[in-house]
Amino acid sequence: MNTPSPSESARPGSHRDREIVEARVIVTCPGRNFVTLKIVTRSGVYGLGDATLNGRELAVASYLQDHVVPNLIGRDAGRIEDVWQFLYRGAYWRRGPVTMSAIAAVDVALWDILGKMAGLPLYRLLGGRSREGALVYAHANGRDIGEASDEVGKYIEKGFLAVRAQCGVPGVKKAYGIASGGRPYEPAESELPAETVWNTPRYLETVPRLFERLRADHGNGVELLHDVHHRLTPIEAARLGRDLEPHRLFWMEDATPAENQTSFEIVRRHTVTPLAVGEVFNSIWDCKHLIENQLIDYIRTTIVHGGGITHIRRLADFAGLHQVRTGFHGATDLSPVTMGAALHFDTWVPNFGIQEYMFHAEETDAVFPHDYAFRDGRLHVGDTPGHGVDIDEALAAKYPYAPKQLPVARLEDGSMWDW
Ligand code: CS2
Ligand code: MG
Repeated sequence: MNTPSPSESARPGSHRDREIVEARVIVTCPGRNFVTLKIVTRSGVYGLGDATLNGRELAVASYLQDHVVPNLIGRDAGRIEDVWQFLYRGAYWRRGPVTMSAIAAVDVALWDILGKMAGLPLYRLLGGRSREGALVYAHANGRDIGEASDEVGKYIEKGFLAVRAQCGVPGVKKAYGIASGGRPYEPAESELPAETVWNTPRYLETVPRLFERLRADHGNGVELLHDVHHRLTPIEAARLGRDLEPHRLFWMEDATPAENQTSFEIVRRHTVTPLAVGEVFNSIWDCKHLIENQLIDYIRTTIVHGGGITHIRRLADFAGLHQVRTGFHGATDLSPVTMGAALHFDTWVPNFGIQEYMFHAEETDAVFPHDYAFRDGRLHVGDTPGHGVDIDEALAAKYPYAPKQLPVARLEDGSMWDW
């Protein structure tokens, strides 16, 4: 039986102290929407998990509130693996971004509690430090090639060792990744999806010219990355990869949609440009073929959309067996809670590659105080027990939910395309 003996319940960290007495979902919009789960134990120690799914936030909030929270009350917060299995196997309906983001929120909150009760930062619970900091890449973009190159230069001056570059495509209105009005790029900008228009031939002409210019302006000392954002067919992606080879990219990301994992065989057969994929995956099963056949170099699935630390650790270990390294998604729609947890993971994981780092708005940082910091091209975690990210609930309450959806893309004849 689970019932602890009286002497056990008197010890700090014993079952009674770890009993979950409350779990609540906090929806807030400090600059953009975030869903956060706070799990509180009888001892008063609490943990936080991110459950944000851009443009579909309330689906995860309801999944947690209506279907998960009632199952958590009274459980032992220390049984992280059992809770994970309960929520995954026990739901009968497995996988999918809503389910896996909800499970991730619980899982990360429980790891946070474990760290706080043990008095240890998360990376130490995972197995300790493998490196001094996590190499990160920033986002540079410009309306044209010249502007994008200037932006890359600014990041190099700020100390970044790796920069993702995107530029406007002549004839394409609202190209992916390009900021408007001097504001940082944020794709979910309106209540209903913005309609964008896509033109593959113009794009395929422009991108190799962008990277030719970036190498001419900035040399080979900086790592350069590019996100295709699922727009190409496999053979088009193969051609772009080949055209980019002289410019030595760190990676070409999401070159083609990846539901059909074998489509990457076509891309791989034709190019040695390294391939990254997986920010929209939520399970090891979404990338099993890609990894075991070594069709990719970096896996981008991260903690919040991939079932938490418990599942992503399995994925990373599996990837490591096949020389695939991590390159976690880190756009602004992943909250500081995910960034904190991901950085602890990055600090430990043996097959670390790189971490994406888009800066959060000041309001976001104020709602989620954290102890990670940028230094010398890397993000460094602190030694605060747990993942080191907190929430100011009073401040969060001042920013009510504001519905926003991601854009859609169409071809010039009106056909729907992949955004
Ligand atoms: C992206 C994101 O960061 C990336 O690589 O692909 O901008 C992505 O579009 C958003 O996270 C969607 O919510
Ligand atoms: Mg991406």
